[in-house]
Amino acid sequence: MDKPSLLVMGAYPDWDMAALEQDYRVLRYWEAPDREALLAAHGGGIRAIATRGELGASADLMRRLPKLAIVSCYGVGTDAIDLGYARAHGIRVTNTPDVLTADVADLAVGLLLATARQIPGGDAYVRDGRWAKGNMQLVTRVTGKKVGIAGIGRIGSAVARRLAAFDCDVAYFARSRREGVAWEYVPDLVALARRSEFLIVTLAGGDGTKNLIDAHVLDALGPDGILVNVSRGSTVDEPALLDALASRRIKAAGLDVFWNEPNIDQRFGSLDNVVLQPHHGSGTIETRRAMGQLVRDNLAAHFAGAALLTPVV
Ligand code: 8YV
Repeated sequence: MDKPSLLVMGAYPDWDMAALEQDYRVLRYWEAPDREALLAAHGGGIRAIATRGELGASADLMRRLPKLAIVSCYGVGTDAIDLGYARAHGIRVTNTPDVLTADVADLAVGLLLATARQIPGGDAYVRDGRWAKGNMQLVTRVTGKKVGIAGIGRIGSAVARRLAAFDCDVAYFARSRREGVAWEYVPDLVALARRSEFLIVTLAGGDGTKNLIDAHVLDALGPDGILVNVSRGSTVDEPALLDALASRRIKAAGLDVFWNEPNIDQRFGSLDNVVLQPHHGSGTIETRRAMGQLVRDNLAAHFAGAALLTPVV
């Protein structure tokens, strides 16, 4: 029997590409010199899309694929996939929750430590030979601080659990109170920021959370406050953040996500109070292997007529 045609939106590690090639006729969207020509020639036969969180699948694309039945996303966030279109057209959507939670939470804590303790700055201080001329400036403690977490899903909860080991006093913002957890619920983001010395953003992306972290929230966090974002760039009003960082209305930020990735606003690079990462929360070999496997397992389940492992739609 012919292998089903699979449109792959962006590169995966070689081990995933090799495994996909075994079971599917793989069409490499990101490598196509002429994407229109690729869709014109093969769109009619494509039955599945494999995409990544940041690449998603638009309604415009899905409309071109009349036989499309499943979109398997390498990532937990499906905000770049038009779920409304998928739902309305009977297209199933899957994601990769759980397998990446620990690594994203680890990076959130890492970014908090890196910004508060100025670890990259200390590294440069040693390399540049400044240490021999005098001691580095003093930095900010993490242990025992008041931390606000915006979004208390799997990743936010994992961050809160990690910060318990730092004796931090954790409170959270979410649309509704989460039952069965000990952390304080603060239903207002400005109030949470005012209460917090550090604010960690783990909200899902999408229209409902767009620009939630705005100038009011940043001003409430205040000049000694540190922001960490491992969610989506869209959750933060980025011009307001750049302004608050440049004018020191907040102390620092540790950022894994941005608007317009990977071509981020150049102003971030000239700030000395940010620690930047290339959207790498889930970027460990271990987690990416598990994510790739889950993408394939969902596709395989679909084509075998079995229940999807991690359905979103
Ligand atoms: C990935 C992500 O960086 O899970 C998500 O929503 O954004 C990430 O884990 C991305 O999907 C991998 O390309």
